[in-house]
Amino acid sequence: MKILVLNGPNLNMLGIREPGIYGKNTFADLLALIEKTAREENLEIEQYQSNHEGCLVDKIQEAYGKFDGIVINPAAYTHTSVAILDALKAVSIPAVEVHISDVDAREPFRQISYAGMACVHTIKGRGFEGYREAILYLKEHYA
Ligand code: CA2
Repeated sequence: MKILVLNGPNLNMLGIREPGIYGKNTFADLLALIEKTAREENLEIEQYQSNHEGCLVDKIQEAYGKFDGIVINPAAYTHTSVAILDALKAVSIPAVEVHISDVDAREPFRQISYAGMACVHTIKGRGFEGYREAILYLKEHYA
């Protein structure tokens, strides 16, 4: 099974600021955790991070016909991007939305998720572990 893991804007700054919300671990730690999960679960995983909405849309489009599942944390674009929602709908690849923090317990604007409307499942507030759970969810339901 081939899974694409997408991370949106500023997630590359993890561990550098706001440890109270996102934890002390770095983005490199997150990449390593996902690589380890891929090895343990015998999955082919590609990872991509961008601060640019269009680049994320391009990557989702390029996944068409190549990947069996997508794990996506669109970060701030979660709450604004109809373009990412449309791209996920267009490719129709099962996608799981992940948020490190519990967005429901934060500002009201974080409680709207456009991307989530095209996702088969959402995991929030589980820290980095949420990515592992999302990968396992895809494996269990779509491998
Ligand atoms: O909880 C999540 O995973 C979020 O997707 C993270 C986004 C936020 O806009 C969403 O509402 C929830 C923000 C990612 C920014 O990451 C930072 C990392 C270090 C320092 C500051 C921000």
